[in-house]
Amino acid sequence: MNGPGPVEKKILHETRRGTICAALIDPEDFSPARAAETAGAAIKCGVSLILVGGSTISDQSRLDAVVRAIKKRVTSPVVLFPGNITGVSRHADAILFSSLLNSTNPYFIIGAQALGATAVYRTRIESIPMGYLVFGNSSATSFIGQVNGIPQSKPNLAAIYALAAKYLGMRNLYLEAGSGSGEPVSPETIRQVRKVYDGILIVGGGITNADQARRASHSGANVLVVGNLLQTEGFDKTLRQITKALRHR
Ligand code: 1GP
Repeated sequence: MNGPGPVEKKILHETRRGTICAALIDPEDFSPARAAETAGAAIKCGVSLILVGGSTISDQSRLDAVVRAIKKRVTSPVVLFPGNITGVSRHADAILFSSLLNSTNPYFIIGAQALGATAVYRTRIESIPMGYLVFGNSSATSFIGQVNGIPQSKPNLAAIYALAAKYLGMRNLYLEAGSGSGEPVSPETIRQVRKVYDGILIVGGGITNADQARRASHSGANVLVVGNLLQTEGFDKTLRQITKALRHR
C-alpha cells in the first residue's frame, strides 16, 4: 500500500501552516487557452493547486489539452478531480482517487474506480485516496452520482460518514455542497466532521466570498475549493480576498 506521494505530501506540508485554496477548472467550461490563463491568474491570487474535473466530462482529448495547457502555464500541482472514468489524463500530476460514499449506486462507490484503476496504473500518476460526501439533492454532482444527499441540517450524519472514511483509511475527505450551490457546507458541519476526522478535509461548493471562506477555514477545513467564481468577470479581486481570509497558524 502506498503512503502519500509528492503532491499529497506537499498538500500535507502546506496545510500544516493553515488552510489553502484550490481552483477547480471544468474542461467543459474552459478552452485550453482560457483554462491556462485562469489557472495562472488564480495562482497569482494565492491559490496553491489547480484541480481539473467535472461531473459530465465526455471528451478526454479536451481534458488532455486543458491539463497540458495549464501545466505549461503554472508550476503548482495540477490534480484531477474525476466524476467518472473519463476523468483520467496522463498529463496531470495526481488524481483524487475518490469514492462517492453516499451514492445509492455502487458504480460510483467502487465500480467506476475498478474500471478506471488500470488507466491510472498505466499513467503512473500519483493517486490520492479520498472519500467524497455530497450534501443536498439539487446539484449536478448529486444528480449524476445518484446521491442520497446529506441534509445540511444534519451535521451528525456527515460526521458518521467521516468517521467511517477515517476507519477505511481514507487520508482525504471532500465535503461537497455542489457546484454553484446557494448553500455552502455549513461551519457547524465542518466543525462536527473535524472533531472525528483528522485527515485532510476539503470543502467546496458555493464558496464565492471571503466571509464564507473565513468561516470554513476557522471551522477546520484544510483545503477550500472554488470553481464557479473563476468564471465571473474580475474574479481575481474576490479570489485574493478569499486567500487572504484563510487561517494561518
Ligand atoms: C464543485 O466544490 C466544487 O465540485 C466547487 O464548487 O463551483 O460552487 O465553487 P463551486
